[in-house]
Amino acid sequence: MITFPEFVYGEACCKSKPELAALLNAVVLSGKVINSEIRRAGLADLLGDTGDQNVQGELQTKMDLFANDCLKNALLNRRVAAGYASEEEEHIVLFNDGLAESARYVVLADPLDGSSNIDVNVTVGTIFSVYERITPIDSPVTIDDFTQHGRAQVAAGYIIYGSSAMLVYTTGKGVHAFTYDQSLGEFFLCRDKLQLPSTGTTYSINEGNMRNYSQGIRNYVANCQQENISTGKPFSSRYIGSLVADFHRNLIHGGIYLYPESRIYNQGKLRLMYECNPMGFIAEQASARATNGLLSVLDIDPDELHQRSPFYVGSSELIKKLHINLVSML
Ligand code: AHM
Ligand code: MG
Repeated sequence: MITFPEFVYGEACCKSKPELAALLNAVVLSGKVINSEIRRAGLADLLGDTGDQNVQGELQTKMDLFANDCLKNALLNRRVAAGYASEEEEHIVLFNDGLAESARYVVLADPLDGSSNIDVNVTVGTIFSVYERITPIDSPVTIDDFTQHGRAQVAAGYIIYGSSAMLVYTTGKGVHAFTYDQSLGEFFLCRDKLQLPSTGTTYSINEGNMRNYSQGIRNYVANCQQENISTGKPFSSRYIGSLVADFHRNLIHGGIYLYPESRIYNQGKLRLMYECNPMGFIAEQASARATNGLLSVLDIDPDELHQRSPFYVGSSELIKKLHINLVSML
């Protein structure tokens, strides 16, 4: 049984970068606290909205704020990151207490993805992305440290709070998965070098918005609903409304997740820096693909911190077919 700290300190890239291993341990510690709080949220009056909105005009839940503070403080108090950005913060947070400024990394996060589902006990998760700063160490971080393209990520992952809690992460040398043993308070390695199957029979999209999507997307979904030559059946539709949960299922079984641009969200809904890039890094490390319909999300040059992007992620063969549908409509 290999624990997460044992594994991460032993990983070749973290051996030469102990600060990265320490940072990932801080993220995982906050994941344990968030997991524990989610399990008792209904008893501790932690469900429901705060009545406030985040910078994108979305209602913040109490657990959104709890998860955001938890992750931010875990990083700041250990001086493992020089700054932090999140879906729940309007601006970048500078950890300029004199000590944290000497840290090498910055962290971007969606502290509680899928939180609009939390009141009905649906699986949610914490998504994180780590970059090495481009400004000099021992100076305050700037927005440029946070708006690097996705290929510059040095680590990314998510902690999924489902029927069990799991950690899935990459530092660019494959994707590793750990299951949380609640009684021991530790994540144990359960899958090493995970590979997303090259094809699958599941598609995930909010079909209620179908009439607001482009013709290419509508054609692709209609194809999924036709009899599949290899199985003799149509694809299954599975949409949890929680990216981490839909992505995780596809990581294990294969499939495709789609959040297109639409008449409601003309740039898509998902955030490039907090959702698309970290999931894109994991997907590519697992031999899958993650695109905006044209190019890998990792190759998009970000214009701003809270930028949104259309997002298609999953089995490489399914993404290829999707692109053929999208291109044929240009
Ligand atoms: P969130 O980060 O505020 O939870 O928003 C992102 C979520 C994704 O997890 C999910 O796939 C999507 O929004 C669901 O959106 P919709 O309800 O429009 O289908
Ligand atoms: Mg989210």
